[in-house]
Amino acid sequence: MTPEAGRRERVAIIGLGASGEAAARLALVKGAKVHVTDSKSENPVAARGAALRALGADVRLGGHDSERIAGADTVVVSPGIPPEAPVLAALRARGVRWVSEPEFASRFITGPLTVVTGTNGKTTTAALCAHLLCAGGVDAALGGNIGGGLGPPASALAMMDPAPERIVLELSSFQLADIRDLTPDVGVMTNLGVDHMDRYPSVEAYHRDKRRLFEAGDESTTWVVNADDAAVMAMADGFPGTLLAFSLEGAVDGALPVDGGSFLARGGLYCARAGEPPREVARASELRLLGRHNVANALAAIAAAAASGAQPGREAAGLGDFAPLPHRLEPVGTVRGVRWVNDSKATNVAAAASALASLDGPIVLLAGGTDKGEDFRGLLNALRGRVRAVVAYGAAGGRMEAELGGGAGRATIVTCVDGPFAEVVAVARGLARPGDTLLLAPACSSFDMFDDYQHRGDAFRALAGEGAG
Ligand code: UMA
Repeated sequence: MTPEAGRRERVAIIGLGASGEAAARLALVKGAKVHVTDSKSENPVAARGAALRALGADVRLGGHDSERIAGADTVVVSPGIPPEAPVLAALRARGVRWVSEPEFASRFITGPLTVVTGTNGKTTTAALCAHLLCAGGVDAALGGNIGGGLGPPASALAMMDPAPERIVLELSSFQLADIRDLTPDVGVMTNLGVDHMDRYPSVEAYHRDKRRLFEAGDESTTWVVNADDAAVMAMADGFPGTLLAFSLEGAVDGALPVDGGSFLARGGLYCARAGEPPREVARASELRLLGRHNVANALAAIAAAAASGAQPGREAAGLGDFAPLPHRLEPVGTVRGVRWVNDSKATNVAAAASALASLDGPIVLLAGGTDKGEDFRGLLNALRGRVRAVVAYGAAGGRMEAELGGGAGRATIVTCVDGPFAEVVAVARGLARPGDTLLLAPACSSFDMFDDYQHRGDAFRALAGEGAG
């Protein structure tokens, strides 16, 4: 619905988390009549509601009034609200359409957007891309799904004054599902695996939302795609725009068969732009991030930064001063000869397997949490010959022990600890020997014991600190 001439636009925002609050502030600044609603009424939602009320918003907490929402010109839905939530079912029944918060924000963003998505690695890729852009002379701002204090929601970026030259936006499938006019200047797909099976009925449905990225582009979009991931290449096929590929496997002097060029790792990190000889961008040792998958993320970030206007030749310096991000293969201490690594962001099987494959053994793995319905046997290949022990815990712990116990091999202890997190970590610590890595890579979300993955990672980091003391 568009408002009649002269009337203030009515914007309804469902969900008062970080993204709902930012969208409400943006709508208010743009002069809209704003209705904000959340099913909860306690803090922090209550505090956000009070702040928005003071700015002139109409705030309804503790439930949703779908008739009220349906009367708005624009309805913005927070990404954490599942499609089958009663409020969305009621709006669907009334024929009301809604948009995601980044879509709403994009209406007020005039500069070009670099959009990063994928099942894993999107945060590191987006953050490193923004960092390389700044190192390469572009005034870039980072935000979107990234959260965790690393960047604000898209709506907050849309309010920056002066506006940045370029915005690097990490988007989740939940956010991509409800974009309409948002158009990426550069779009990055890091990889495609399985995730969020607690929300989607199938992997295909999840990938359908990821595909929205390619559907949103046009002739002028540059796509940065993972040539080692057949699902990504198949998804990108046939869309307008220019393809840049990155690969850990491709040969440097036989650049990949894409029109724009390739970014490859062979000892060093190489760029082979169409019609130019391959150029060594940086040495792999210049990267401070752990793990092979982070080399892939670095290639994706270098390609995205290049496509987004970073000056060539400054990448090595940018890579050298980019520190590991919190909760992503983050070394948090060495306690009695055991290295503690926090990969709390590994909330699915693919991410945990990737963490395992990235580190030299022996490893004691802490895994478990809220069960998202994935098959944990997907960890077995990465476990074998590398993992001394798996300590499973939390709501998914029993199923994980059962699924890994049989296949992990005799050399690997698989045990389930039913107790508070400190007790689980103490058991894992007791199983580790000097020279081992104690790895938190849960393959599950955290909500059975923690507020979110950051809370879980912080608890692990604090226990490392206590152990070191
Ligand atoms: N709610 C309702 N009605 C309902 C259901 C929920 O009002 O029927 C309310 C809840 O009470 C809550 C709000 O909706 O107050 C939930 O909002 P939200 O879960 O969308 O949380 P935000 O704080 O807005 O954070 C969201 C992203 N969260 C999710 O997608 C779950 C953040 O991504 C993101 O940083 C932020 O927007 C800004 O863009 C986090 C995340 O975990 C980091 N993302 C997932 C991931 O990366 O795997 C997708």
